[in-house]
Amino acid sequence: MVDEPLLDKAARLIARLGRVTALTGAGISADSGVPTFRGRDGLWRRFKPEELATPEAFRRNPRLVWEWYRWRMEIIAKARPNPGHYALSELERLGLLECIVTQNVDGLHQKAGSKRVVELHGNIWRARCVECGYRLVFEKPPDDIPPRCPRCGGLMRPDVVWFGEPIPEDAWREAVECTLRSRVMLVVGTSGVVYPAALLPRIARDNGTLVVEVNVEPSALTEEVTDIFLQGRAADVLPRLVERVKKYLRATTSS
Ligand code: BJW
Ligand code: ZN
Repeated sequence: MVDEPLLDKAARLIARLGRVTALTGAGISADSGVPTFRGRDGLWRRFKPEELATPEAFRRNPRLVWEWYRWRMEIIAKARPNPGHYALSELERLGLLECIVTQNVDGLHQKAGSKRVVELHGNIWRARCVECGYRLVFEKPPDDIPPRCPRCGGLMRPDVVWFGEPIPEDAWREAVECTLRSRVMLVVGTSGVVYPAALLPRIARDNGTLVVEVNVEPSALTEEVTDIFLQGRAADVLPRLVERVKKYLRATTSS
């Protein structure tokens, strides 16, 4: 159960300061049935993400890596945004959100109506040819894996960011600019162990930005970076937080 006085404090500050950037991770989609990477439900068969989400793993065994992605695509295809995703899109409608910077590849923020979404690690529905760079978008999980390039016959890979690969330059620039414009960073459902995404809350804090975190348990960021830790499920805490923000907004406009 989230600590009520803390929820209230966070809401009051968000209503007063405005300009929120949300940094989201797998935990926000956990309530939509999408498995996280780490922790209890976080493993696929016996593999860790560090063993599958790498260019080396793909070179060694493209089929195995594609099996993992197809399994996830099947889950994501059935998943619907949850109240946590909708609460963030509501924050945007209220004019309080600079952008959502997400590490997720599932597209659920956009499905919930969020417009300003920066995808740091790509999107699971896109693939690109390792030979000629041709890109395509899947509408459903591919039947034949590994998929082949319709243009040159080369091997296609998921158009996502693996360990050892750089974040797309535009996405990183936008994420940093958004962070620097913000007065609050809302960190939701991320273990905070993967860089450079985990740098953003530090950049925020060093810039004097309030860091509010929502997670079911403390993350690698909580002790060092977070100002207000709201313990609980994103699908539960975020809607309550946004309702409370609205209450404070009404109070300031009517006084
Ligand atoms: C809930 C919940 C509920 C559960 N409600 N909460 C600095 C220091 C150390 C290492 C490095 C460093 N800089 C770079 C590195 C290396 C590496 C790295 O970070 N390694 C660490 C693991 C040690 N980083 C990279 O390699 C990055 N690239 C790079 O640095 O390039 C440099 C370069 C420059 C120029 C040229 C060449 C290279 C790239 C990292 C890419 C990460 N990719 C993945 C896969 C993406 C595609 C895919 O989805 O398959 O991204 S790995 C995986 O981890 C995925 C995620 O986006 C990412 C983060 O995971 P996330 O979202 O935090 O999920 P979990 O599962 O870890 O946590 C879930 C959380 O939710 C938990 O806290 C739960 O408690 C919580 N939760 N239910 C609220 N209901
Ligand atoms: Zn090709």
